[in-house]
Amino acid sequence: KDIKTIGELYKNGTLHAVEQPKYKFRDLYLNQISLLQGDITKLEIDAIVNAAKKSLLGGGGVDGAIHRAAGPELLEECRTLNGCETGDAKITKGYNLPSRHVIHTVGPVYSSSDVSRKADELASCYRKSMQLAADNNLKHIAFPSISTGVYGYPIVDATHIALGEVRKFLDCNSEIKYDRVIFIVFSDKDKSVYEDLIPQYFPSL
Ligand code: AR6
Repeated sequence: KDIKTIGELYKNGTLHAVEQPKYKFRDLYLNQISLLQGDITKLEIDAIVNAAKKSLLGGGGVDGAIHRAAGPELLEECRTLNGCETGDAKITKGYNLPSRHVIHTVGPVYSSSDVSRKADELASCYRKSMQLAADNNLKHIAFPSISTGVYGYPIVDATHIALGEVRKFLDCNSEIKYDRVIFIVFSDKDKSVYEDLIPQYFPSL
C-alpha cells in the first residue's frame, strides 16, 4: 500500500516534522486524511489537538507530553482561558512545540451507564476542534485518540465516533479547504483499530 515516510511528505511540502523516520503515513480519501503512528508533539503542522482536562492546567498522557514539550508559557496562556467544558474546545499558541497552535478539547470520562451522552460529547470534541481550526484558517490538524487513555473510552467505539464525525464535518463544510486531517495513534493496537475502520468512513477512491 501507499505508505510514505514523513520525510517524503516533508519534501513535498505537505507536512513538516522535526524528528523524522519513525513515522509512516497512509494517505486516504483524496489525500485529505492520514493515519500516523508516533508522538503528536513532534509534528510541525498548523495545529495539534490536546486531550485535555476541564481545568486546562495540564495532566498526564498526551496532555502532559504536550505541556512538557511546549514549555511553561503554554500553562500561562491556559490559565487565562477559564477552563473548558466537556465536548468543547479552545485554542492557544504552540510555544516551544513545532506545531503552531494547540487546540485543547475535553473528552468525556467514559461510563457505560450513559453511553449516548458520552458519545455525543466525544463527537462534539472532534466537531468543535475542526470548527476552531477552520475559524483560524488552519489547514493541517492532528487528532490523538481523545478519551481512550485515562478517560477509559473503549477504543473501537471511540474510533467510530472520531472517523464518523470528521467525515460528517468535511461533507457538511465542503467550502472549507483543509489540506490534511491526521489521526495519530500511539499503540499498535490502536493503529490496527483505525486501519480496520478507516475504509468505512474514508474509502480510498
Ligand atoms: N502522542 C500521541 N498520542 C499519545 C501521546 C503522544 N505523545 N501520549 C499519549 N497518547 P490520554 P484521555 C495517546 O490518557 O483519555 C490527562 O491526564 C494515548 O495512548 O492522554 O482523553 C488529561 O489531563 C491514548 O491513546 O487522554 C486528562 O485528565 C490517547 O493519547 C485525561 O488525561 C489519549 O489518552 C484525559 O484522558
